[in-house]
Amino acid sequence: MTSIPRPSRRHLLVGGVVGALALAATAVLPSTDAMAATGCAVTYTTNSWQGGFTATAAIQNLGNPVNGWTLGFTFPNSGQRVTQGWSATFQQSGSAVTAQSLSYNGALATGARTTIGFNGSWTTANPAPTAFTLNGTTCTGGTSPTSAPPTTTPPPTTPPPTTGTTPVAINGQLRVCGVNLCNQYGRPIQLRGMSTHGLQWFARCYHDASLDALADDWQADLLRISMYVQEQGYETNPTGFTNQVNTLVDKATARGMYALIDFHTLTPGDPMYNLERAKTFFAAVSARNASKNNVIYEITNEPNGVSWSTIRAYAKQVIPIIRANDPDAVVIVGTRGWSSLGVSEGGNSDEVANNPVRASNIMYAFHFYAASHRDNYRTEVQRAAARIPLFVTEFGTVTYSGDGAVDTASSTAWLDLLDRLKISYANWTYSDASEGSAAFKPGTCNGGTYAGTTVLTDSGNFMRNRIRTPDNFPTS
Ligand code: IDC
Repeated sequence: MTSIPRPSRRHLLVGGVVGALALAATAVLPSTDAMAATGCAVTYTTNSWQGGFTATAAIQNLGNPVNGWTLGFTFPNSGQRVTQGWSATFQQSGSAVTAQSLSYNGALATGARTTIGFNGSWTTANPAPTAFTLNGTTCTGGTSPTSAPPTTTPPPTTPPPTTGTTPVAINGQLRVCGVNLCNQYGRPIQLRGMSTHGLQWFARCYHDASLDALADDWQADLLRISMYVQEQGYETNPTGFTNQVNTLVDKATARGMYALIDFHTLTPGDPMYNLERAKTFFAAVSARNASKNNVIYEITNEPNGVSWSTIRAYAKQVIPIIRANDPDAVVIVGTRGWSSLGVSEGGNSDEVANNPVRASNIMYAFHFYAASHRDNYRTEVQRAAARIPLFVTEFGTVTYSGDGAVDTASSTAWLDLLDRLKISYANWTYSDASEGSAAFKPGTCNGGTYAGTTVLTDSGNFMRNRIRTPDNFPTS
């Protein structure tokens, strides 16, 4: 890789704004002579659909330790292209692709593994590349390694054993059983947590200190990662937002919380408007997070002005893309009328119950704002909960504007109902937005304190008190 290809043929695909900047700042470059004893193994996994695919490459260094690496491979077919990569900086020239390590995954000890991935497009066929190189050495599974390499290709990384006291450690991989969300013991559980505000506006609120407070002080089970698609969201920078979501998934994972990835469509209300973006986004995040047991996918936030059959048609196209990578993940489908089960547009949950999405491990979103949505909505939720699996992926203690005073009576009635029915929920928002629904007082995210009550609004206080009570998850 000494010659610089002509810019017009070179496609620079960065693994993310953060990763690319970190790479430039620390100038981690592949060391050319670090693999005196050489060897590497690559497991390439791909899922393909008409014109598109997602792929991961699990790399194992079987040579001497390296501090920075470049993986090289060539697509067999001239129409194959990398369109968006993660966990490496991808470049393509003709059919030749390189993926360069980022600052956080460049160091690979002998035997160490790392996984990278990308979305791609293809025209006539999509065969897998057959030869890979790592820092110029062909990956044959090991030539003269310094320590005994495995003779077979390593299996994909599996989640750590589920022991410990965090929500994920106790409950493990979730699945839908009947109308409930069930844990690894097949017992119904309720997850209680918070939703981020729009990542495009409030990224400064989501970092180690604030998420420590959510996990430890609030004792939350769940972080909903709300990635707007419009309003300066995903559509303006798909790679950057994909990486931001993945970073937050990792932070939730590190704290034993479930991560709910919200593809936050809102305006326009027709999810089909964002169908191609949804396919690209969910192919990337499901491939990247496939080996985790704590990721839940919410494929459209609040459909509005569209029929249930349109939402269903959207789900039918997006769910298989997730399932190709992560077959057992729970997927949540938004419902008509801003995820009101149709009620806010004059309908009811019968349209869903009579015509459900034909896939396993599916739940349906219900949203409410306690000061706007009261008894008739609660009645409908109670009726629907007997027939279809519900997940309150978003609700507010205030009016549907997101602002105003906490309606304590209605919020309490709602949460008592959800507790009784074991319906999981995420509250809007874990942010310091200047609006009544925000949990933190304005300016909180400029400081370093998130735990305790002095930083909280009325809504934050109300929610922290509800979420902090013991979960009592069943363990057998
Ligand atoms: C609101 C935010 C507000 C923002 C607005 C526009 O609180 O700061 O300006 O979105 O994007 C929803 C939506 C959610 C709304 C929330 C409150 O899912 O995006 O957030 N709400 O209006 N549905 C019902 C209410």
